[in-house]
Amino acid sequence: MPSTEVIFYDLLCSTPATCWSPSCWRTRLVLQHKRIPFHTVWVSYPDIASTVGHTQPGREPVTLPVIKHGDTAEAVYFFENWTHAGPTESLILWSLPRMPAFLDKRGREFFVRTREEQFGSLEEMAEGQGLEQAEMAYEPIEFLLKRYGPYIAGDRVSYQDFILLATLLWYDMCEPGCVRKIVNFFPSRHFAKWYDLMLPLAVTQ
Ligand SMILES: N[C@@H](CCC(=O)N[C@@H](CS)C(=O)NCC(=O)O)C(=O)O
Repeated sequence: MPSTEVIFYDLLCSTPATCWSPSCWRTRLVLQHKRIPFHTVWVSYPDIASTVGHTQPGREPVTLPVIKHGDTAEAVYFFENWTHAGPTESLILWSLPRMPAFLDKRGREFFVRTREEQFGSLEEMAEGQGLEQAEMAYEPIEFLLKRYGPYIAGDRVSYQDFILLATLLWYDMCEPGCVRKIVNFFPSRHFAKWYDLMLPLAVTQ
């Protein structure tokens, strides 16, 4: 009899049972919001390929999240072409150099080696990158929330809210408390109120 359990492969960090990856968070938030029961398998960066196989055939890197439902390899699918919300990548150069601090040991070694091969020194990448960049990047979000709020698409939470929250949760792993500072950039407080509404959903079930 085939297994009906949903398995969610998520990225490990140094704190047990803690989701940090923006890609994993947005998928996890959807599963949890839809009340789909699942079991999490935590995977360190260097073990992704040996655990789940290649998630983006013909393209590097091998990535998580992956969801497995049932027993067969064909039942492994992944969230590849979902639309991404606007300006959420604005702090990427600020974030990447901060990630080694919270990754598990093997994940950290893998991350630093592969990212430095690709981009050069992470330390240099961090130079000149400050949180204040987020103010301009998130102005459209404050505007949208003012116009349509309390959620991005109006009265009901939607995938766009999950994408944005997932990215902010990642930033907060990079520098605890930084998201509160970001939302407080906007005195009209629509983003801050949205964050207060969304934060309770950030539970790693
Ligand atoms: N297409 C995937 C991409 C997911 C993705 O980029 N995951 C990152 C973690 S945030 C990953 O697993 N990276 C592995 C690596 O860079 O080696 C999605 O949007 O869900």
